[in-house]
Amino acid sequence: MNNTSEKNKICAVIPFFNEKRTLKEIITRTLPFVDFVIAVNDGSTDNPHDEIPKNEKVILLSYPQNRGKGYALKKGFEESIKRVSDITITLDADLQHMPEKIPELISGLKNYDVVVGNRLNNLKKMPFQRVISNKLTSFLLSIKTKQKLLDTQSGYRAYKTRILNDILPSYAGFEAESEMLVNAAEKNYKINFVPIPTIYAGENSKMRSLQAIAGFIKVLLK
Ligand SMILES: Nc1nc2c(ncn2[C@@H]2O[C@H](COP(=O)(O)OP(=O)(O)OP(=O)(O)O)[C@@H](O)[C@H]2O)c(=O)[nH]1
Ligand SMILES: [Mg+2]
Repeated sequence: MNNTSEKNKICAVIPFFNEKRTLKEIITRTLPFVDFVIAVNDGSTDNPHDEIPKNEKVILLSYPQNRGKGYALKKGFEESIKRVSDITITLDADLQHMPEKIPELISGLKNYDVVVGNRLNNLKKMPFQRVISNKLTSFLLSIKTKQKLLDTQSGYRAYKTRILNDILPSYAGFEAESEMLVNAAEKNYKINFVPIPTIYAGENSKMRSLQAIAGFIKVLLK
């Protein structure tokens, strides 16, 4: 059971790669809002398993090799589909996404198929290079999809689970999140944005600029 809706079954997918410092807290704070947490270990090398709370609502998918956030998300989505959920939430493991906002994301799904947490109303806390890359990628994807997309690089999202099979990513890296919005727009699924806090507290970014740019260009040209 969850306290956001009586009838919707909700799964949260949390992909992680070497996030031992925050893993227990993100899962523990997410649990009250969902029916299942699907934590996806993408080849972490920091022995994270002691940090996964022992709880029947926590499902751990663990892969020995690091393949990328997109790959881990896809595995998490497949598990959420298998568990016949109604709503699938995704959030980062590094505590940049407050689980307490899950009910607001879910409210945003009314009349929409995908909801993305938008950090771009509050740019003061975002590093300058991220402001530029987020604005530029969102501008270019807005042109590609012919609709105004506000924060395409945000990993804090809610999806109606029934659309996931239609929009699963083919790319394995961070570009998968852009690709899913393009796939959703192409299938005429409706995309909504709701404001979320912008949190940067000295986390180690795992994003590599050249890799991220190359991945994004693939999506843009797809
Ligand atoms: N499965 C998987 N997850 C990853 C990988 N790299 C990063 N992540 C996870 O994806 C989330 C976001 O990663 P970050 O490195 O913080 O990237 P970001 O939040 O887009 O970038 P910043 O704005 O710099 O924080 C975190 O939960 C990471 O653990 C990876 O190779 N595989
Ligand atoms: Mg981050």
